[in-house]
Order: sequence, then structure tokens, then C-alpha cells
Amino acid sequence: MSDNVKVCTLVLLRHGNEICLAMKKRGFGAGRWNGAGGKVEPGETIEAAMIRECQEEIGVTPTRYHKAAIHDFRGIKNGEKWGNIGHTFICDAWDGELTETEEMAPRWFTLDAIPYDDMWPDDRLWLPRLLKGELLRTAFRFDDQDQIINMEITPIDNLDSGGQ
Ligand code: 8OG
Repeated sequence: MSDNVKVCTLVLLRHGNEICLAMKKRGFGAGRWNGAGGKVEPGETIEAAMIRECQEEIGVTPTRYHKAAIHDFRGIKNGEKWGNIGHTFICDAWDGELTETEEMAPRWFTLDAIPYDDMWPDDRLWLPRLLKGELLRTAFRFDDQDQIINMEITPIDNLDSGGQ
């Protein structure tokens, strides 16, 4: 994997008919609703990074979750190639209270009112499937306006083993 491809996490909290999304306030993806997440640090497991990012960004500690997708996101920004491998978890139990941080402002959305117009453009293509219980591997290529120029979505049986 080349140097500009980062291994990242993403976690979506679910409670019955609602999911928690958070407004990204700064950095990559600012101005969009998304799950909490970020780069896996050297020596850290993907799961530990998912929990740490969730604590840091929205103040809660996931306690029950499963990996639901591995996304291969790549694009180009200001002439530089970027890539994020997004290990994506659905979490249905956690400790602590949702808290706004300098990074993100969380809130609950009912499943029929997910704000796809203010999310990454690919999310409407895979999030509904994850919420129905599918496990997916995806690849999305974006142009410099973050529009999708190529994509692949593959259902998969099991992501818990060998899902790196
Ligand atoms: O640390 P940083 O915030 O830069 O990490 C990037 C986060 O953005 C990480 O959680 C993965 C996530 N992300 C992408 N692309 C996309 C996308 O197309 N949709 C969603 N929902 N999240 C994305 O990098």
C-alpha cells in the first residue's frame, strides 16, 4: 500500500430506528455528516482505533459492535492523490453520553431521514445496505470535486476474520 493510503476507522451508532451521525467540524470531510473515525495509529489494532476515535470525537465508548464494511476510498485533492481504507463498524451498545467536541457535533436521525445530501456522495449507496444487515467490500474513486468516477460494491459473508 503506498504511503498516501491511510487505514482508517468509521463507526455508526445505532439505537433501534435511529442512527447517530456527527457533523464534522474541521479537517477532511468538514461540513458533512458522518460517523466518528480516523486514522489507525502505528501499533494500534483497527478495533482499538475505532474505540479511541469514537471516544475522542463524540465522547462514547463502543461496547458491542461488528465490522460491517471495508471501503477503499481514493481520490485527488489539490493535485495530490489520497486514499483511505475505511474499516466501518455498526455499534449498538456503548458507555457514556454523546458529547460535542472540537471535531464533531453528534445527533440522532431516524432511518427514514438520514441526511444523504449532506454526506459523502457514496454513503447513500452502501449505508442503507449495511443498515439491513449486509456486509460489504467497496471501492470508490473520486474526482477533485469529490464526485464518484468509478465504484464497485461487493457483498461478503464474513468480515470478522481476515478483514484487514
Ligand atoms: O482522520 P480523518 O478524519 O481524515 O479520517 C477520514 C475519515 O473519513 C475516516 O473516518 C474515513 C472517512 N471517510 C473517507 N471517505 C469517506 C466516505 O466516502 N464516506 C464516509 N462516510 N466516510 C468517509 O475517508
